[in-house]
This record gives sequence, C-alpha cells and structure tokens, in this order.
Amino acid sequence: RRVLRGFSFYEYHSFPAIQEYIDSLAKRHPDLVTLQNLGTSYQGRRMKLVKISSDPLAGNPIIFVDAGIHAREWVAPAMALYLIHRLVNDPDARKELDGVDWYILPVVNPDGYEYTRSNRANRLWRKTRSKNSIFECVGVDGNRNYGFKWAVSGVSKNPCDMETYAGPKPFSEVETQMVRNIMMENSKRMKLYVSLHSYGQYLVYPWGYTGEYLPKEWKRLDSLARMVSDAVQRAGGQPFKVLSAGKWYAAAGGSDDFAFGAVGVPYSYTMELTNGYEFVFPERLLRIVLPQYYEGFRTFAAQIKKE
Ligand code: ING
Ligand code: ZN
Repeated sequence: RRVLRGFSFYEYHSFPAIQEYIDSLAKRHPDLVTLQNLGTSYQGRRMKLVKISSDPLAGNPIIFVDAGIHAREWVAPAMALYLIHRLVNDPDARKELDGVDWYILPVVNPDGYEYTRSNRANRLWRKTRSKNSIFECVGVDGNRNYGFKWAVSGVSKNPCDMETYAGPKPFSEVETQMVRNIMMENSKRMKLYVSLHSYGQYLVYPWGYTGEYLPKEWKRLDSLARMVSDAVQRAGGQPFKVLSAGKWYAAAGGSDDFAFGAVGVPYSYTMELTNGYEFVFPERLLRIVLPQYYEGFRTFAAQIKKE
C-alpha cells in the first residue's frame, strides 16, 4: 500500500523500485493484474510481464507493449509504467480494458538501465551488459538482435561498437529471447505490438530492415499510426512523424520487424517518444507528455477492438 501511494509517475525510478511497485499493484488488484515470471536478465535481475485483463478467460486480443530495450531511453519505461497506472487506476479505462488484454514489459534491458543510473559517465549506454566470449567488450544492441533478416542492414559486427552491434547470433541475448517467447506463446491473439523508445517523435512500422519496399499491408499500418498521432496532437502533444522504419533509416534485427514478419502480429510499431531533448528528457516534463501519449494508446485500443 505504502509503495503504491508513494510512487510518482513523473520521476525516473530504479529497477528495484519499479519491480516493487509492480508487485504491490498486482497484490492490490489481483482481479485485474497478474504477473508472469520471465526468468532473469544476464546479470540476474528478475523480470516480470505485467498482464492487465478484466476477463482473462475470454481469449481477448492482446496488445503487447515493451519499453527500455535501450538502456538510456528512460522516458520509455516511464511511459510504460504510466500506461499500467492509468489502465489499472483510471475508472475511465474500462473502455480500454473491455475486450482487450494488455501485456506490458516496462524494462526489457534492466542491466543496461541500472548501468545508465550508476553514474553520469554511463548515462548514454544503449546496449545490454552481456560479456562477449572472445572480445573484452560488453553488450549487444537488443534492437538489432531479433531473428528476422538478422544483420542484413544497419548493424555493426564489431562487439566494441557502442551503438548497433547485432550480437554473435540472432537472439544471443536472454532479454530478447524473453520478448520473442512472449510473442510466440501468444501469437494467435496478439494483434498489436508497440516497442517504446526515444527520441524524435516518430511512429514507425515495418519494414525496418529495408527502405526499398513496404509490406503489402502498409496502408493499414500507416493509417492506424496517423490516428494515434492525431489523438496525441488533440491532447496537446506534438504529432508523430509516421513512416516505415526503413525509410527513416534501414536497420535489421528490430523487434517490430520480428513481430510483424516472423510472428504475424498484424500491427507492429516502434514509437520514438519525445522531441528536442535527445536521450536526457527532463523529469519535470513527464507530467506534460505522458498523459498526451496515453491518449494515443486509447486510440490504439479502440481501433484494435474494431478489427
Ligand atoms: N531507434 C530505433 C533503433 O533501434 C529503429 C529505430 C526502429 C530501427 C525499428 C530499426 C527498427 O535504432 C532508437 N532510438 O533506438
Ligand atoms: Zn531505442
């Protein structure tokens, strides 16, 4: 109880504090919130998938949201937590909950996240914290590590690259394996996947691995994204730039391409939150932008229900 009351959504929290909040929330709302243990990160942090459902036996369509695959993009986990909070605590959220199950993984890369919190010199770390068996260098770019068109474009093969090292093989990282397993185990019901990143205010859809062509379903991907962008704008936020990821810059091994191309999730996006502050988005502005983005998620839910 004390944890729930004291928790502010307009601050950046440590991974243990986030876990404590989630545990308390599930205890407080056992009818609505269940946690699925996913195992541990490379460094041994326990990871849990938050499932929010008003009718878990109904076989509702699933909206899967993850955040924090990139360590330094702190606004993404903050958004995921805020989304959880609104869905559970907002009486108005009945509309978003009836007929849709929400699966939310707020911090995909907790080892990297804690590393960026450990001191200022590490604030801009992006990758995981796994050790390469041959080289001294640490970490893999989780969003180049998924097993669809792995490493065909926009990646580094050098483990010492700080940004886009794709890993020694697809799904080399235990954290991307967890996300893959969530998708595969729920592939029939999963209708929408959103991966939260920062920055730039982009809402991009497959393909990421190429800018040469689009999936044949690109129009429905594009039009849902524009509806979401409009909703955020109506709430006072900046509109998203909507296009395919690969037309922005081609990069293979991303989670949204895997969800769409390998798992068959019909709507799959990467959402790049915030504009103008790069990776260090000021805490004091969270109370402005998170409610604006929430309106975008309401639109996602409303449209997925219509499908
Ligand atoms: N941007 C994404 C990245 O992983 C992206 C952009 C999305 C690339 C989807 C490929 C596929 O580089 C950030 N900010 O991480
Ligand atoms: Zn990112």
